[in-house]
Amino acid sequence: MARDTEIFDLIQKENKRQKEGIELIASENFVSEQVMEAMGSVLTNKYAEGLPGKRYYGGCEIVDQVENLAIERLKKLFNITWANVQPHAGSQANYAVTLACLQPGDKILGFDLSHGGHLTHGSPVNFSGKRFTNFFYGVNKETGLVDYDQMEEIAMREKPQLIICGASAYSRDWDYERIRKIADACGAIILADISHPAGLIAAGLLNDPFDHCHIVTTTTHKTLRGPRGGVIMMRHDFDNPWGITTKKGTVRKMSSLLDSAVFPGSQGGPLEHVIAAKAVAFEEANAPEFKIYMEQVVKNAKKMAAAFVEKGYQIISGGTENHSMLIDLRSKGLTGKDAENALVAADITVNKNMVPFDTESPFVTSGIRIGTAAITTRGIKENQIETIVDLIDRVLMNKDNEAELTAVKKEVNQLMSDLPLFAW
Ligand code: DSN
Repeated sequence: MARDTEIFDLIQKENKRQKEGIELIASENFVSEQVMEAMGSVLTNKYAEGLPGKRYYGGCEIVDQVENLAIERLKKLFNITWANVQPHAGSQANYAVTLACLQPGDKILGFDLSHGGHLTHGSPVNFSGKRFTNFFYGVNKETGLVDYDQMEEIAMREKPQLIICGASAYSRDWDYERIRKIADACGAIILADISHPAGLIAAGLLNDPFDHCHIVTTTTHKTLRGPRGGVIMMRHDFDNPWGITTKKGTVRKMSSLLDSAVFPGSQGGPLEHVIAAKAVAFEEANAPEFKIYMEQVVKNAKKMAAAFVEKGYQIISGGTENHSMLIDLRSKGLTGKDAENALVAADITVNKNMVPFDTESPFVTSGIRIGTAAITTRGIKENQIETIVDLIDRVLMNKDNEAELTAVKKEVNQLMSDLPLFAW
């Protein structure tokens, strides 16, 4: 077949867009050449249903080694004893955990989506809200911090089977020890979804969830800087508390239930090319430079939050301890939708985001979410952060002024064009 110029021209355009713009979506990042090389490899041709050494297809000797390397590197990264690297995405990882741990109608206590949680943590429009009965904790209206007293009060009243912690838009660390006390008191299992801060946790810059939370999931493409995908992990495996046994009558370990929930429970063939790319990314994250990268991400985020506050912007919780921040634009008379559209016109990419106690719909919102993982991968350091905040402020204060948006776009393109996509 002739080269598919239609598609490859579009890929070139996307390459240009990524290179010339300022990428501030908190869940995005740029991967290394070798992560991309692994993803674009012949491993995409192979079916490998099952686990290494226990497959339903022949010819899996090589992909078994690939998948085992991914598992071993991930275990080293988080100092854990068990992992499944097959989930196609974070949502699939969370789906598998609910399949392993819950019966339809069981109760989940999750972080409210409109306060920074995630769709898979119980939203009514998601499987987690449709199959289960859901309760939510949120943040304190004054401080913007997770309200653990509210979590405890609901947990003791409702006795959920699963408590989910973790967020898509929360700039502070989590008190996993407190959550474990609450879970033990009400008899719940804890799922920590660390999709956003996974890289920071791997680098030791945030609290370690693994000793307190029974099961941990993450995507691999955010701060962890790998290919799009998900994983499920445990530091300590344990006997399932429901007495589910093998055919021989021994109690099944939670790892066995989770493996079965991924395949055959909810997925078919694993994406071995993506698993190879995950393995490359985990090895990169095990290298000392990754910690330096993560430290720079946090320095850039703190500097950015301070620069926004200096200009009179309201950051939920007043600042950040991780790679992200949520800005409430109501005091500036803007909606998230207007802000996102104006910024995109100037090649600055953010996403509109609900803020806690938002009065706008999810399609409009009162806020924007910003993250520094991607620009830090491009090589941006603290000394360029004020320039970026100035550019954002100029756009937001002149959102209907086309000439000003064009002028900012030119400056954005000048700033970014000379930087590599991957500076590390
Ligand atoms: N879409 C992801 C994010 O932006 O945080 C979560 O799934």
